[in-house]
Amino acid sequence: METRFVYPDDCIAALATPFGESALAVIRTSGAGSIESLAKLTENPESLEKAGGNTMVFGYLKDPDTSEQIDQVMFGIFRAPKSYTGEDSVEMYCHGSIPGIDRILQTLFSHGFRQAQGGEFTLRAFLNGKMDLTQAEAVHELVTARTRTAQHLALGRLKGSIYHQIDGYKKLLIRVQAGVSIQLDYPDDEVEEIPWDFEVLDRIQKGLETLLASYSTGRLFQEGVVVALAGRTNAGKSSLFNLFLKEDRSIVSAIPGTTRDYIEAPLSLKGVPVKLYDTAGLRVIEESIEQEGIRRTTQVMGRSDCILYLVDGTQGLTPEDEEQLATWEQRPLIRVWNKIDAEGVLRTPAGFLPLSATTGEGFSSLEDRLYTEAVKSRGAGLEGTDAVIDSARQKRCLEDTLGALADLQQGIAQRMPLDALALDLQRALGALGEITGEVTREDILDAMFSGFCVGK
Ligand SMILES: Nc1nc2c(ncn2[C@@H]2O[C@H](COP(=O)(O)OP(=O)(O)O)[C@@H](O)[C@H]2O)c(=O)[nH]1
Ligand SMILES: [Mg+2]
Repeated sequence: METRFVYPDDCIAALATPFGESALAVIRTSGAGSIESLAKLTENPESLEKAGGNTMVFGYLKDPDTSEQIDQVMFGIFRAPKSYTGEDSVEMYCHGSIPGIDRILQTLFSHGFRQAQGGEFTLRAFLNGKMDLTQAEAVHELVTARTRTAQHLALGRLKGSIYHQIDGYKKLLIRVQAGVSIQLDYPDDEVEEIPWDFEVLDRIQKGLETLLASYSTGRLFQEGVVVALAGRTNAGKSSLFNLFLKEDRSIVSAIPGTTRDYIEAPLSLKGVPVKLYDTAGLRVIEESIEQEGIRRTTQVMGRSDCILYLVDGTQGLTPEDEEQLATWEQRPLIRVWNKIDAEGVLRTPAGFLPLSATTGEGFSSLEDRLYTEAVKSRGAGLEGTDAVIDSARQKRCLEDTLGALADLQQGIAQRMPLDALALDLQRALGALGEITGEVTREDILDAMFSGFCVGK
C-alpha cells in the first residue's frame, strides 16, 4: 500500500487560519532548513538566520525574483527540537487579505516549500517524539470540538490523560511479563508456583475496561445527539424550539401547518452537542406540500436519539396522539404536556412532563430529563470523565488488549504451558503499545492524519 508520508522531512508550509479576510493570517512552515529558506524571502535575511529559538522577528517578505515587497510580517522562530514539530519551524503572522495570503503561499511554494498535507505538522510532531498518538488525536479533537465539555475532554487528552493511564498499565504488565520470563529462564526450578499476580492483572483489566466504556461518552461529546420535536400541529413545537435556542428561529403561528419542512439548529445541552429538529406537525391532510412535510417529519423522528413528543394540554390527547405515541413507543421519547399556562388546560396525565413553551415553566426539568435520556440512549456515563477516549482506533486497540488478557486468564485457568501464556501477554502489550503509537504501521498513521485539517 502506498503511503503519503514516506520521508516527511522536507520543508512544508500551510495556512493555519481560515482562508478569508481577517486581521491576521498565520502561515506555518516546518522542516530542516526552513528558517534559512524563509530568510532568503525577506529583506534582511540575517535577522532570521541569526535569530534564536522562540523569538519574534519583525520584517518584510519579498518575492526574490522581482524583489517586490509582499507583506509586513512577524516571524516566530522555533529551532529544533523546541518547536511543535520538533523541527526548525517559522510561523508567520501576516495580514489577512485573500490576495495577500495567496501571494505569500505561492511565493513559498515556488521557493523551497511544499504545501503541507492535512495533519502533517502533527504527524511530524509524533514522528519526532513530541507527543504520543493519543495526544496527536487530541489535537484534531481539540480543533473540532463542538461544546466546551468536548473541548475540555480533548484538552485533557492532549495533556496526556490517556497516555499516562496506558503507560501505567503497560508498566504493570511489563512487571508481570518479567515474572514470567524468570520462570521461563529457570524451568527446572522446583517451584511449581504460578508466577501470576492476579491482583495486578485484575487491576489492569478493570482499568482498561473503564477506559473502553468511556468511548460511548467520548462519541456522545464528539457527535452529539439528534433530538426531534414532534406532535400535532399547534402543539407548540416551534415555540419550544425557539425556547431551546433562546431566539425566534422557527415561525410560531396559531395557523395550523405553518412549519412545513423541518429546520435544525445546533445547541449545547450541558456540554452535550445537540442537533435539534423542529418538524412539521403530524396531521392527516390532503395538501401535498404538507404531506411531504409529514413524510420528512417521520424520517427525522426515525433517526433521532430522542423524541420530544408535545401534546397541546388545552386540547388533550387525541386518537392521533395515541397512535403516534404507540408507533414510537420503542424509541427514547419524552412526553410533554404543553401550554400549562393557558386558560382551561387539562390536568397533566401521568407520564407527561408539564411545560409552558410560552412562559418557560417546566423547561429546566425538561432539559434535565432530555440530558439524562440523551446520555442514556447512547449508553454513556458521565462519572469520572477525566479520561475519556474518543477514537475508534484507540477503542479497537483496547479491545485487542482486553481480548489478549482474557485469553491469558483462560489459559492460566486451563493450566496452559507458560510459553503459550507468554505469547498472550506479548500480544496484550503489543496492542497496548499501539494505542500510544510505539508500534504503529504506516497505513494506520496515514489514515489517521489524513482526517486532519491542513495547517495542523
Ligand atoms: N398559552 C400558550 N400558548 C402556546 C404555548 N406554546 C405554543 N403556544 C401557541 O400555540 C400556537 C402554536 O404554536 P407553535 O409553536 O407554532 O406550534 P407548532 O405548530 O407545534 O409548531 C401559537 O399561537 C403559540 O403561541 C404555551 O406554552 N402556552
Ligand atoms: Mg411549528
